Amino acid sequence: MRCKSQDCTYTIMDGFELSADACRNLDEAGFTIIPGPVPTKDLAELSAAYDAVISNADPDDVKVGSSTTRVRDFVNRGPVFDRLYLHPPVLKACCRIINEPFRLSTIHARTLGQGLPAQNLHVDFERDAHGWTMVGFIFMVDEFRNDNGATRFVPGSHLWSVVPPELALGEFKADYPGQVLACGPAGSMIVFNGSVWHGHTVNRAHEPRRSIQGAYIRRGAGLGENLPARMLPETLSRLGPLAKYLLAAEPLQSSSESSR
Ligand SMILES: O=C(O)CCC(=O)C(=O)O
Repeated sequence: MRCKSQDCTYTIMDGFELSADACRNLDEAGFTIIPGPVPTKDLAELSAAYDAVISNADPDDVKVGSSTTRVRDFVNRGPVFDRLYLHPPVLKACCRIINEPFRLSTIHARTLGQGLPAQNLHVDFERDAHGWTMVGFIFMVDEFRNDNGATRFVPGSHLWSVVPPELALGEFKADYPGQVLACGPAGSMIVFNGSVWHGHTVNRAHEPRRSIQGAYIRRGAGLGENLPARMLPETLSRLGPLAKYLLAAEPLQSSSESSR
């Protein structure tokens, strides 16, 4: 099975790989788990940088929920995080699923506290008349296990038109038949269709479960975070043209655009 790279408007991403297995998982199950972009030898550095960011974040950038704490904008938190949203297989998944020009909407840290309950099963965005609208990624700063709140997915649910009323109301903490846990070693990445039913499970472990999560959306859609407005000069100075394009910080002329 081939990825439909020719369907992507932006040929800048040609040559980026997404395995046939990952393509099939995304199409049929709505999610896949792939190796992330951070070599094992660099994971300790990233983990320490994560903790430093969380400890020093401006309270305005922190959102404490009933089970997780989020710290927004991991574009401007240091170069060690840049490769997460630039991981070629994630961009290739966006080409495949969103299938039109896209940009980064959000990228934040999400720490699931120890002993805290499962999240409601939910979709991030529903499919609309034009197709799928969002691709999410979850980078595992810690290993995701069945005891520490690994994200659960209901395989194939992005293809279903019927949504149970509890899910529509945002009250679905119970196990769902056929749900699977997305487990993996630290450094793994979950890539998912924003329309698949998912949510973190209960964290029964004695330590938090840390992650960095992002969302890509259609280029013209409203952003979850105004990342272009938050861009720091030092971030802009280190980013290449693809990153600037994906952040809508600067236009990038793709070969398909320039031929128009
Ligand atoms: O943290 C997780 O495992 C899932 C997060 C999630 O479902 C979401 O942000 O929509």
